Amino acid sequence: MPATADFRSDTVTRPTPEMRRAMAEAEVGDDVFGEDPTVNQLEARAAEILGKEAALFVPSGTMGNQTAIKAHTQPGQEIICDDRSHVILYEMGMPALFSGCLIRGVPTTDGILSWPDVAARLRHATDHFQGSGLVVLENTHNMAGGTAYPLSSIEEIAEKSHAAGIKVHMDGARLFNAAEAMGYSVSDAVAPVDSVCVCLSKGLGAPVGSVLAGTAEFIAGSRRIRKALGGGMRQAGVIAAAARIALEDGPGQLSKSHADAQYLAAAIREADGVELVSDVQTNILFFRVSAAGVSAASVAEGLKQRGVLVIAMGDRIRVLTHRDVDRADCERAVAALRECLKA
Ligand code: TLP
Repeated sequence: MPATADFRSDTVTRPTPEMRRAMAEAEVGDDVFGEDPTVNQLEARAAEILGKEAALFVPSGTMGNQTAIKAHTQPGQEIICDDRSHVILYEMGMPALFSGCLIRGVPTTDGILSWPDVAARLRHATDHFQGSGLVVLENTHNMAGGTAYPLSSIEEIAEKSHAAGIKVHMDGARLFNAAEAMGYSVSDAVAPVDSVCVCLSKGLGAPVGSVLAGTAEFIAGSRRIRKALGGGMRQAGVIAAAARIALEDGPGQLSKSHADAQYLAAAIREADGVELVSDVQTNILFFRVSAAGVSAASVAEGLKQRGVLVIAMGDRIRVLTHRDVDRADCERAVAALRECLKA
């Protein structure tokens, strides 16, 4: 069988030869002492690109988001976010476990919050309750199918939340995908919010790492929280060197994977018994196969036998395009899907 085409996530990309060379040659020091020059350069460059005062290199998006939640909130406070947000569904219950916060989840069709959604759940502390501590926006939204926030929504939610004394964090795991699709710069997209966590190890292609960005004061506090979580990484320049290449070169690769996602979406729209769950804006697609009388799990298994990896999530199949799949892999995936449905 030919090599597998892996559409399970954009996290599966392997470091490029250039990244591996940079890793081998990276100048390093002890980053817990702030002495790793490669990490320091990555953090400074990330802060510059994101238009924030400072940035912190963290091992994962999960650590970046949960560090931000801890830094912005007090135990007992409520976090307002879409009810399919990664911070609540896939981060091991950490808002409760680590920060002692409650979630006010907002049901949406597209994962994109509006100010009325937030306003309806905002509560100020009284003698009866702790009130709201933070709003979290996920841009792009994973479980809603890679949907991106319009700039005007980010601005309105942040401005009005701030007027109410509430901070706003953006889970920008795929912020560069949002920027590519919406035509805004990443710095314009995060200017209104207090903090952002961007994953370098998803569409951008780094083997490891995310950056959390915000004010210098927020990042100083976050550095301590990262240490509490076991995220002090010593000679982390070895991975920061690859992450730096991802940060500089990764954004330019995204239009290709978005075009591949459109190609797959068009093929899925034409196939009998297959229903695309939502419009495709970036690199994430969800589709259902129930109308073909088969389960998502059985189709995922059939695709696997044909060398195409996807993830079945309940009655939906998730497909992500990225740097390590090309148009030929997409054509193969479409042919394999047609075969599975026929079988
Ligand atoms: N998402 C992963 C899985 O955990 C679901 C994936 O394959 O999509 N925010 C968002 C929006 C994410 O999609 C993810 C990872 C994270 C944060 C966490 O990043 P990591 O995996 O680096 O902790």
